[in-house]
Amino acid sequence: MTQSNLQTMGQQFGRRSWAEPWKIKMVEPLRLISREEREKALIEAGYNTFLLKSEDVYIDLLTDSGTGAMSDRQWAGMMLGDEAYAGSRNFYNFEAAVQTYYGYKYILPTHQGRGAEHLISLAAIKRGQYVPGNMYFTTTRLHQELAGGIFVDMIIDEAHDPQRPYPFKGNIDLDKLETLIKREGAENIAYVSLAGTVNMAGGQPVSMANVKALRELSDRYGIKVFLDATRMVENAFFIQEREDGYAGKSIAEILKEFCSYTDGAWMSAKKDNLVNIGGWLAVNDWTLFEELRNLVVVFEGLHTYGGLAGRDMEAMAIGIAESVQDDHVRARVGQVRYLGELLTVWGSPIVQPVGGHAVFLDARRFYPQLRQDQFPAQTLAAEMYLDSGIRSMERGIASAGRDPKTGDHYYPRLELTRLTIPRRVYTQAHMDVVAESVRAVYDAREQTRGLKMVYEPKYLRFFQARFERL
Ligand code: P61
Repeated sequence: MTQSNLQTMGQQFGRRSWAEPWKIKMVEPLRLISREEREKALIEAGYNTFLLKSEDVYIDLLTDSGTGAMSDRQWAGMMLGDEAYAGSRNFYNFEAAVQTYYGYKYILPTHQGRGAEHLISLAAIKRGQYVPGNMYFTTTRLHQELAGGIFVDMIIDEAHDPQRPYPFKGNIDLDKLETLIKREGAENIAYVSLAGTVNMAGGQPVSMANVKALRELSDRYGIKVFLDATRMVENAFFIQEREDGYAGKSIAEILKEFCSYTDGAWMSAKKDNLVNIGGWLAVNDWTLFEELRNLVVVFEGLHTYGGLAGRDMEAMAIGIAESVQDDHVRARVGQVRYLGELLTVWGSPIVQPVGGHAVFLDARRFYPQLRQDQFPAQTLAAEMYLDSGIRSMERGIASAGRDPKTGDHYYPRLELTRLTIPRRVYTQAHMDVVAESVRAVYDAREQTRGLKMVYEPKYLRFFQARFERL
């Protein structure tokens, strides 16, 4: 490319450029340690990116959970914390925000998403009941299993194929679901566990048509539908972009309509809601709420703080309102897509279409020489760190864990390494650095050896497992 045909990103895509709807007020320095230091840090961390010290990481794409930048308004809200044990004014602001934007009636705060998953699983699952869902999520499935439920994956087949460019790969396969209901009986289904933008599938959305049809099917059998609303705002963006009849509707309108087809939701507010800590649980049924409100005091805290400080609830109330602004969501998903588009054009294997919160590298296609039990995605995360100090996360066989019945590994079809983009934190130049690192690691793929697991905790093993090079 000569200087005269140098183009901005917008020009390359034949459109006028747009930019983030904010400017930066405070900065946090980054540090890149040397290759030798990274080798040492990785060995000390047992080749597990969860065990690296944050100080040893350059660009941190481990997760978008609690890693976003709060706005000046949210920080101002932190100063308005009413730290009363009971009835904090911040609780009422937070409660009103969830009611206004998500539309549910009864709301409880929890310390984060899994606190809410714990409570809903205890209250709504009877031992031996099935919990159909659109692909598993690690903590969600574990809480369902600990409560005696049996998770069954009901996502459409397209979701398991990283190369299928289907617009709503998060959809539930309603025929599969009805077959399960008929086979097991509606009384043996605890509820349908529906997630907006399915994390493990690559951040893939559910269509409005699918949730509407799910509502009809569930009503016919008297089954409840609970929503994992963690990244539902991002799901609303994809509906606006891809589904007939929604282009003219706002994210806020789409979000509320989608939630209206469900009976309640749990939330990790550390994602969409733009806070560093927090979660919530919301239902429309008073009797169920009473039980949950009782359980929350056992495991989280009083029902007007749920394990959070008053200031955290204030930041969450403000974050909820900010999170549904159309220009915010466009910039957020747009940044993820920018990274995805670079990698697509360069031929690096990633999950298509690019999802809402992360670009997922397809580790099987990076390392066809590795068997799945040689942990290709864990290996790829380690290689990314060695190459550039960029931290990513394994989402393959290590994350999937073991079948509680047989004790054998689950072998998920997707063996992915997630480059997760925190909200409002990194710039386009950071994305360029990340993309170049993926390319360098891909170029060196043939020389790469796999890993073996040498330490394996019982629950959610991927967080603390240790590996060695083969
Ligand atoms: C993440 F490696 N996600 O994506 P909590 N539902 C959904 C989530 O994405 C989610 C929770 C519920 C994280 C953090 C994390 O295997 C892992 O607030 C769709 O984290 O308790 C969390 O919400 C739970 C990372 C969780 C993991 C589990 O990075």
